[in-house]
Amino acid sequence: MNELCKSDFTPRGELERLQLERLRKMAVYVRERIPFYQRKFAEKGVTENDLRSLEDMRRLPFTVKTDLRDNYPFGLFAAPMEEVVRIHCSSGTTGKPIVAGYTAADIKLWSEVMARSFSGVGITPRDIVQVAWGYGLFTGGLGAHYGLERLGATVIPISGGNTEKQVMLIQDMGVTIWCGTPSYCLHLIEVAHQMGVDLRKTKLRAGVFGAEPWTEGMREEIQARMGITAYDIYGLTEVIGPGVSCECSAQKGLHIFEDVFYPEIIDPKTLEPLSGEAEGELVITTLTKQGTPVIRYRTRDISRLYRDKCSCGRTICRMERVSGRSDDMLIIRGINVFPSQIESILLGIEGAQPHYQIVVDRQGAMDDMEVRVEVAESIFSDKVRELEKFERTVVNKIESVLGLRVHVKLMEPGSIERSMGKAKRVIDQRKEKQ
Ligand code: DLL
Repeated sequence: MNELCKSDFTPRGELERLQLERLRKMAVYVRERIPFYQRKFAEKGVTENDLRSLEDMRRLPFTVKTDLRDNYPFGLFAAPMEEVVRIHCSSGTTGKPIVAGYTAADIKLWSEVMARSFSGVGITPRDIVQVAWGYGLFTGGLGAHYGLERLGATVIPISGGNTEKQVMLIQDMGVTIWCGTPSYCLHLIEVAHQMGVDLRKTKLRAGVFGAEPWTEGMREEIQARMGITAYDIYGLTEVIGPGVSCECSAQKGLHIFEDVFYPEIIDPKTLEPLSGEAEGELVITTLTKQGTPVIRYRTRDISRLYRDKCSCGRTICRMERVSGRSDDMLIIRGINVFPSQIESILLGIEGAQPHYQIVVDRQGAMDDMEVRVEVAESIFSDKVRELEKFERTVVNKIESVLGLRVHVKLMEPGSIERSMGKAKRVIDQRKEKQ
């Protein structure tokens, strides 16, 4: 264990005492500094004095995305602007963005959790790391950058896009680690292939991926085609950015940096906390953040918590990879469908490519779902009858897993739009018709 990761191994009793102490201080901090929380606490009739154990956490009010939007841009800032040294925004495409403010202490905290993330997957000062998450208002690029510098690794801040150059630098500079979104990585792999470059023959040995949901199938695909070990990192602007949690070398869930981000799983319908390893919505409270702290922030991300000991020896809990967001769940003719389920099915079919899109529409009163999926060159050049057979295979496979008959449209390789950041998997035309 190195010095950076010491907090990951704190004995549970000590960790929980620290969490409670920090939670109490945080409750005072937000109540004194943010009128929104002062009001919320008063409405619930709760003060820091009611926080006698971590169980009492449930007495505190939730924070939701619309609270952040309603207080745009600076209404939830707890620190005066002269202490705020940086601002980031969420990547949403509609409406006002979510704004996060960071004090110098927050940037230090963020760099540390990112350094702990990278160190946990075995990245060292000897590594050369290409950061392909976007630099700018999005938290991915700069978050990773500061964490890697804190760790002492060599950073190549290429940002997203410029794919041929990405491939060139991987080769010329002996890049050992690549970071970005999983969907952009697939595009990079394709471009490298077109350039005649076999990424498995470069010095790349690992990758850290996040900012969007991805499945185990996608991980296997990336690992095989790039010749690397692929790790999952999670986070969100409202909490800090990337670095809320990250896998360790065991690849068995993402360790949450619990000494600074307190996790809960709730039932999104009843809002009651769920115990054990139940699946539900992840809720996070920042325990030390100064700029824009959040109390019980409802992430909408679906996960579960594992508190048993990890083979790496870390005592901090793990969350399961995020399978989707509760607001990404499609309800098609009454059946709940997550885009990640479609991805898993497609990746299990030989000849189907991991490039897909789901188009939802309404025909009269009936929901209609079309899965557009790219197929391998070899299949596409087959006879029409073969193509129809392949299409039926996909339709049947989806029906057998989801209990839902959908339309499948086979697409030519390369015809679905590639993204440099988060992929747009779902086009819901029902919303446009409302
Ligand atoms: O995506 C921060 C980030 C950057 C995380 C780079 C990891 C790597 P936002 O743009 O605010 O922040 O989006 C946050 O993205 O609530 C999840 O729904 C989704 N998300 C992030 N990481 C993962 C992941 C960044 N590893 C939202 N798996 C979150 C699944 C993820 N979903």
